[in-house]
Amino acid sequence: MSSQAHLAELLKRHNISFVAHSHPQTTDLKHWVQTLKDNHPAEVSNFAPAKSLVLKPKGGAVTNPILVVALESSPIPINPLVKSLGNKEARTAADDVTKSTLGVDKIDVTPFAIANVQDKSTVTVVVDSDALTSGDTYLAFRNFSSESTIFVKAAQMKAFLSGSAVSFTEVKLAGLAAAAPIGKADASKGPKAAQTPKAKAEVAKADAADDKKLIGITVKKDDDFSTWYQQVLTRAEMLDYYDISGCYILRPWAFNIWKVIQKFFGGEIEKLGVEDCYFPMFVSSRALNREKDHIEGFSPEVAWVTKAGQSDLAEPIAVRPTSETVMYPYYASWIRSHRDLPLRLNQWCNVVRWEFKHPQPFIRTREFLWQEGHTAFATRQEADTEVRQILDLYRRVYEEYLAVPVVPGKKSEKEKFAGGEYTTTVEGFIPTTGRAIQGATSHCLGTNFSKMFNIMIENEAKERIHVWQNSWGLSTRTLGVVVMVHGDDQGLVLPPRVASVQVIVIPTGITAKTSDDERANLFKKSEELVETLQAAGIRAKADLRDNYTPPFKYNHWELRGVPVRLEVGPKDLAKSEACSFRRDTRAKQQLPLASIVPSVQSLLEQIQSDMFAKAKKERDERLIRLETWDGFVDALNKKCIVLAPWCEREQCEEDVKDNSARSSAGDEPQDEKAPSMGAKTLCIPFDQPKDGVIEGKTKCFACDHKAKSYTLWGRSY
Ligand code: 87F
Repeated sequence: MSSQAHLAELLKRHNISFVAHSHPQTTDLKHWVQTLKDNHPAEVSNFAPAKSLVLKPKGGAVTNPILVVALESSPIPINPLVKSLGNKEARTAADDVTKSTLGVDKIDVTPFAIANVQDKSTVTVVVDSDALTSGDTYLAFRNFSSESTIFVKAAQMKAFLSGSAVSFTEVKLAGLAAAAPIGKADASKGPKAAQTPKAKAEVAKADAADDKKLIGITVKKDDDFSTWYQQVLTRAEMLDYYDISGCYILRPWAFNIWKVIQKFFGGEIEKLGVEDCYFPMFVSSRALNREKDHIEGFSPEVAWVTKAGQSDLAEPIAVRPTSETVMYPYYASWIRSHRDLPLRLNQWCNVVRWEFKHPQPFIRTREFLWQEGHTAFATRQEADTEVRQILDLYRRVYEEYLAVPVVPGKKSEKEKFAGGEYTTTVEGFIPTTGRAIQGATSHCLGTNFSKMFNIMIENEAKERIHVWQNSWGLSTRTLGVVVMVHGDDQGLVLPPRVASVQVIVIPTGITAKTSDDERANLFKKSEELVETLQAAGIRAKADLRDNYTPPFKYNHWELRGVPVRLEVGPKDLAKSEACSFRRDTRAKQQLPLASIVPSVQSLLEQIQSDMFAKAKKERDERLIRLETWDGFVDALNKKCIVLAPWCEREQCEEDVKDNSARSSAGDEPQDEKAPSMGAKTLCIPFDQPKDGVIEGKTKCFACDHKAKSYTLWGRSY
């Protein structure tokens, strides 16, 4: 049950009669209540709006999340309530707890979400007894939208709860709140709880926070990064959660960014002579296991199809985790002579890796989109050249489009793709968590795969040789990186080059005194402005919705990260100007309409380069150079990455990892999901320090061996 259609189906299945009602969009709980008062279906004159809240109790009898269903007018005195259940205290559950328990977003929680709970013993339900006193009263619940409400009679609600095998308790919430000391009746919203000015002020504050919750980001990026990240993604409508863990829905706002990347990268590899193609997503176990070395470490992540309907397949079929073993048998049959080379193919597709580590949208997902390039050459030299050309395109995707600085380099032997000869990478950095992130990889496979798959040619000297191969990939992880690096407490901040809306035009300054003609003129001028900008190739759009105020629209587009807002009011028009607002710096500036196109173009370019410069400055400030072990763990704990001379020995890398794992209980990870991990090598940067390793002289920072290169280290995703 995760949509209006599902809910209607569920109620029908349970023989519960209901009235689903559409109304103008509501911005918050209070607005919703008022809207229903003014605009409710004729048949439900006697109704009470209801609210639902999920609590996570701490210490005591109940360990499950608690779903509280109450009249909107009732207080929810959290601590007195959980105490009455035998617990010490509780707090409102984080978005991800709500989602994983009830299968819906916090905002969409209603008692009907219980239908999503497989094991009913995992939730405790508390219902405000005031909501159930009159069976004939309709209770109003949010219907998966701020524009729709679903009405169900209290008696039927009770029957649904009783029949759903969930443990549910009726509690008189107003009574509990009245008994609690004033000011401690937290989350109280009822009139009874707010009897002193101070209590009233607290209630008002809680209300305001609740209101904001529905439309904005409620946590600060620095305070609770993982909740912040989830809120930004879902509230900016980039992504939605799905009922299979590790799988997510990419909504248009995110997919549009992916399309910009596809266009740039696709265009560049086409110039290099790479062609697009598509191979099947299924792999036979025979093909998958042809290259034992490479698949060995990865095999636990391979997903298998074993059934069609109820019957077992004769042989299980794997879903591609990457396509080397899918494609190379065909390369063997297509490549006969040096004249068939180079063979350079790319595909844009999905892959599945059934990971068991904690999933994170875009960053670590069980299914993701990527491009994978697979090429074959007659010589090592051609393969080497291409590895670096592709890596530089990846660098450009990050730096020139996503405004994210990366370090290009070579992976250590331990971190490289085991099936290949060497791996190159672009490494990004997330300042808020201090963790590095692998942005994309370009591998030289050498002749390892061509030996396994018998991909041979007769070269010009008439010798039979194995071909040289590369493979390279860039995934939708890019989208997570751009959000994590640039987003702020107001939400998404998009670099102009990837924003699907670069400029949002919003008419403003309309008051009760504004005449219809003036208003129409303002809207017309806004539309004309958009046309002018669009004609110059700027992705502009006007927000002419008449049921929202300008501030509501400002928040709406700020949350979604639109780089520039142009406010057009009667006073601006009188001066032939518009007021521009930059999302990244929040700076405002009046712009003459006569030169609006070049002004906006240069503003967008400025934002793009300023965003890169800011991200680079933050990264550089956290990239510490060290010569010895002293200060290494301290730097990691201060959320830095470290460049240090290294011997390049695998044993040394393992020792560094062990010795830098978070040990003391005091250094709590910023991101609660971050493991207490040790540092890994990120890459050996191609750009080595000018005063770099002196052969035979410089010592490894971590052991007694001689250093071979300056290597970048860090905790990573
Ligand atoms: C998971 C399961 C099975 C990564 C896996 O990086 C196999 C694999 O081969 C696997 N996870 N890899 C390495 C992928 C190498 C390479 N493939 C083409 C890329 C880029 C695109």
